[in-house]
This record gives sequence, structure tokens and C-alpha cells, in this order.
Amino acid sequence: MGSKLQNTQLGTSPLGYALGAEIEGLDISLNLGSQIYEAINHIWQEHHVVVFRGKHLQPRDIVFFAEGFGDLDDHASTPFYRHPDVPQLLQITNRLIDGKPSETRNTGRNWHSDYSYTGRPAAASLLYCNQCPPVGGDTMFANMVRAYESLSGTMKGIVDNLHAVYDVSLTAGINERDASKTAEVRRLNPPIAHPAVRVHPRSGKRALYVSERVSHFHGMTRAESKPLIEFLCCHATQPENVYRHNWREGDLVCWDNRTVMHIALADFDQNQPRHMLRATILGEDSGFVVRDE
Ligand SMILES: O=C(O)CCC(=O)C(=O)O
Ligand SMILES: [Fe+2]
Repeated sequence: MGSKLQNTQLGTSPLGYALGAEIEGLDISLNLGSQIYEAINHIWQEHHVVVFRGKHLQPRDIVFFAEGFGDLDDHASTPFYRHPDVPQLLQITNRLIDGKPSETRNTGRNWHSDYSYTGRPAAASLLYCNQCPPVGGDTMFANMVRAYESLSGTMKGIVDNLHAVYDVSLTAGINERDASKTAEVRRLNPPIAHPAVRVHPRSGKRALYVSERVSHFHGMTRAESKPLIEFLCCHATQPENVYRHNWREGDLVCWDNRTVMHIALADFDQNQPRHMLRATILGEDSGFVVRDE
């Protein structure tokens, strides 16, 4: 495999010091074959976020490309907000939908890893920009492998032994959505504990898995947990550890939810349309439901 991989050279340029790389000159609407996927995975594991620019993808092209990385999440944990014709895609937009402002217009406004509040947190997400405002609407990504590695040995030992409890209610803006939909999302996703350090199944790298959607650590009170959650989030999101993506139409940004957390910024004029489509790759089974804690 090694020699075949070396033959599959993809043009790559780093976008950030901590993470992020662009892969150039690849027509991702074609049937790419396993060697190319292997080469992309290789770059992805090293840089955590890979970006393809200047693409003109139809919704079905995004699904087709994404399926090469693994099984797609059917988004059953949030059974709304789909693309009308291609239900494998989530539609994240501030456009009017059925004459009303879309409920996804403020998706992702606190630091998180996708679907951490489910029993099968996302392995990866691929987000395509169909339309974006002339300025702003950026997305930031933090490298959680570096975040883990730069902790002291003692703190690593502490987080290695913790389970973080994820609560969908801590999704920023959830209370501004339709109350019946929010109630359904809460019913489908009771609080769930996952190891606070996630081990990447391919690279074996250890990554901090704590975000602003963690209510507490299993077996600890909320008061005890709060300063540690705050410290770990601040530590992870220091500017040196972050790549900020400034979107252009036709960008496909792919992030590894096992090694990265992200936040979508409200730094734009909401009268300007922003329209994004997301495919999500299923991760491994993880975690246990936590009641009455
Ligand atoms: O709209 C964005 O930039 C990202 C929103 C988000 O958190 C996601 O798609 O997972
Ligand atoms: Fe997200």
C-alpha cells in the first residue's frame, strides 16, 4: 500500500500552523477510487481539516464524495432541517424556509464537535458553501490533539480518567428554535457521557474531547466540573491552536470531529444569505446515557 500511496501525489498546502490544509487540483465530483481516498485520509489525519476550493458541486455530488469516507449519519438525532431532495444533507442557512427564517441560521455558535450528544458521535463532517456573505460568516477550528498534548502530565492523567457528559440543551441557540422540535431533539438525545479523551481509530492519536456542550464530568458535581470545563475549553481554543476559515462559494471544508472542535461565527450581516450543506460521517459507538446526575 505504501508505494501505491506514494504514487498518488495530491497537491497540498497548509492553511494554518496548528491545523488545516488545502488539497488542490482534484475533481471531487468524479469517482475517485480507494487510492485517492487513502491519500486524502492520510493528509486529513495529519492536518485535521482539509479544504477543497472552487468546486461547483450539486447536492448529490457532496453525498457521493462523502460516502467514500464511510457510512453517512442519517441525522436521525435532529430529524429536521434536511435538504428537500437529498435527505442525507443538513441544510444550514439563514434563507427563508417555507416563508420563515430558517431555524438553522444560528447553528454551531458555541465550540463543539458534531453529534457529541449522541451514542455515535460523528467521525467527520463535510460542509459545502453554496452561498456566503461578502464578509464574515467564518468558521473556526481548534486542534484537540495539540490541546491534549500541551497539557501537563498530571492534567493528562486527570482527563484520561474522566467521562464528559454531553447535553444537547447546551447547543447555542436551541431555545430560539421551535419548541416542539427542540422537545423532540431533547427526547431523542438524553445526556450522554463519553471519554474526555478520544482516541482516533486510524492514527491512534489522543485528543481532548471536551467542549462548551459538556454540562459536567460523570461522578462530579456541576460546580466542581465548571472550572475544569472552562479551563480546558480556553486552553484548546487559544488563537495559536485555531484555524479560521473564511468561506468562498464553492468551498468544501472537511473536518475530523475526533480531533477538532469548531464554532460558526455570527460575524456577518444576517440580511446577506448564507447557505451551507453538510454531510456527516458516522463514528464509533461510544458513551453511556446518564440519568439524574
Ligand atoms: O455553519 C457553519 O459554519 C458550521 C455550522 C456547524 O457547526 C456544522 O455544520 O456542524
Ligand atoms: Fe457543527
